[in-house]
Amino acid sequence: MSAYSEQSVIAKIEKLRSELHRHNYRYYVLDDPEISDAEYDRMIQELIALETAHPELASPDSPSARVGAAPLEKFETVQHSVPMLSLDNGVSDADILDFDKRVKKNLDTSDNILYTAEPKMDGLAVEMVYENGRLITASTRGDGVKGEVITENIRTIRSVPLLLREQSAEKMPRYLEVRGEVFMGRETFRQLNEERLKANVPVFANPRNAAAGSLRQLDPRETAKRPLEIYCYGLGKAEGFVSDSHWERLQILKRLGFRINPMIRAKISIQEVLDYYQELSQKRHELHYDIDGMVIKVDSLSLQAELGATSRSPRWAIAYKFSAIQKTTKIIDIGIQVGRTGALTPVAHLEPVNIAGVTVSRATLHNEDEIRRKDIRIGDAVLVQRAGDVIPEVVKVIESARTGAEKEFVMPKQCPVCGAAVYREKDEAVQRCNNINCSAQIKARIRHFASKAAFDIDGLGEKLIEQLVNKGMLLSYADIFSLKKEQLQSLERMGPKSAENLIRAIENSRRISFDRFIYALGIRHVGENIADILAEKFENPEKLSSADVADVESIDGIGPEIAESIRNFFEQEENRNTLNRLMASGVEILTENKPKQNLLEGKTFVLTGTLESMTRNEAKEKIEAAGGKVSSSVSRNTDYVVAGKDPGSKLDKAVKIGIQIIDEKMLQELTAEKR
Ligand code: JCF
Repeated sequence: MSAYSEQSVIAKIEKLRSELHRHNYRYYVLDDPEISDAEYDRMIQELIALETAHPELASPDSPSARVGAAPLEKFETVQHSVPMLSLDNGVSDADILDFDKRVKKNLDTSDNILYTAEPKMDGLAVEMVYENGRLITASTRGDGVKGEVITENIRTIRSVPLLLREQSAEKMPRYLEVRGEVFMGRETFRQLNEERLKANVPVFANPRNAAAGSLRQLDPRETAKRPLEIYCYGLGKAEGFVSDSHWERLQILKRLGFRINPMIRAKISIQEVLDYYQELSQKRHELHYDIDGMVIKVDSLSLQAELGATSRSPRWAIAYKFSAIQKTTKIIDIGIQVGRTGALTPVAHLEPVNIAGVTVSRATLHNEDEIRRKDIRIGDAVLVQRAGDVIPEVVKVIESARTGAEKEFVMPKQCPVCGAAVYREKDEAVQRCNNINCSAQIKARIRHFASKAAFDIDGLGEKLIEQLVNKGMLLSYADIFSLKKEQLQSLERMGPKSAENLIRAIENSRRISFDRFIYALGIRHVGENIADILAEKFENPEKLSSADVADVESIDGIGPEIAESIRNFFEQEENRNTLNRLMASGVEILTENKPKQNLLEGKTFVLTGTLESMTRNEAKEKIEAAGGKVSSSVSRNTDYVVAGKDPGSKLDKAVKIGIQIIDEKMLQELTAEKR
């Protein structure tokens, strides 16, 4: 480098550094680069060459100085000058509206509050300390009070400014603590795992774990290999910020060189916050990073100060979380469940995992083919999914987590419950127990028979059925209506009172619409819809059981497979006997399919208090659909007063003049469409 004088080298280095700082800013913060990646690389290489030739001119703030610090022995800890609190959580609009109410109550105001809302990054919170514009230390959140010093690792993150952007001297904050969330983009994560797979090292389960693992490297050069990102969301101790608005402070941070999420919405009403949540839920999969919800903050700093914090979290902020539907866990064992049609379903027994508020310890594996297709083995780490009310299932195996100790699962050749041979029909994935008297099948058929959409027998649950079948009191569902109170009392945990209740529940379910009846029989392929169609067509069990395949198949919506299955069911003597016994034991089929259609004809209802299972409008619709009408005030013409939570004076009046008072459940029953 003798071609340059020392002076011109200094000038050249300074020029390159300042240009590179600016390009960094344009690229990472503004997301609006002026030059190509190649151009940027060329400049940084030139800078590194100059700095290598002139080690006396090296600087820790140089854009080239993001990697290169020596590995640490261990992380030092540091106390945050202002605790890094975590956020309170909500999972529903109601939770967020409650939060808004609390805020107003605590501020003793009825004025609308302005909020700032942002995507909640699924990463790790960190704090960076700047003195006179230079990054001095950075630390993890840790337990909120003390964190680990990870300065060198944070320096490797290109979107973290090493130097604050030039301000006039009096505007440059002398001391500044900036907080943000470090994360790894999904694509980066995918590439990282791909490389790890090739290198035969365990892959990370998700971007968050990958970011955490990368940030906690003792060797910053390792961290540098895994491109992390940051979005800054707030301040710790800071001097010279005068604005009272959180949002405006974030704008100042942006001008200083910090990366702020462009999706932050500023100064919006609580209703707009809820709308934005819907929007984010839709958009979240299009983002290049994982988010796990939204963060909502009171925008005014003076109001924030007035609200203060509990020991755990600020009262001026809340996280509105998405409900996670997939989690990773481990398969401890694989068992077999025998269903009412004899189908053997392999079921994964899992290390319990909380998915969207529900503890999941079982997942269906469907059948043997599915296990082979997904190559699921006992001991595997797996991704489990719970969608709505559906049974949890295994999405995929985390193959990289395999140790070699996993065991393949083999489908048994015999029913694990009764020992009968297992068969597999042509073109069917399912294997079945051949014995229709298998106790597992009997129990499953009875459970189905008593279930909500069938006879809906309150209190006849899994445990009880288990006992009744094991003791020989129930050989089939046809025996249910012959059960005696004395018999029931002999069972575990069954006092006279509960025995009586169960007998009453059974008695109450004796009258049933034909479609529910058909569904309850548990004919293969006959679900609620098909049962409905069959009930319309055949009117009664005699006609249905004697119908021929062609008749059934000619019905719109019923294919040959279903028709065949129905014929098959009624051809079996055992089933015909069961059906006869059922009818003989007093089941009464209501021939009118929707008998309650006009049951409330001429009846007048008054609603009071808060209903929990439906809105007032829904209640009104239900009543009107059943022929009744709803009035707003109680009079002698009122037939029923429906009392919800915290009923008002209408209830008092109803009591006084002797009008019948019912609760929500009763209303549901009165207006139920079928029974
Ligand atoms: O994105 C986040 N995970 C995130 C976490 C965003 C924020 O605005 C936060 C936070 C944790 C605490 N704000 C606070 C006060």
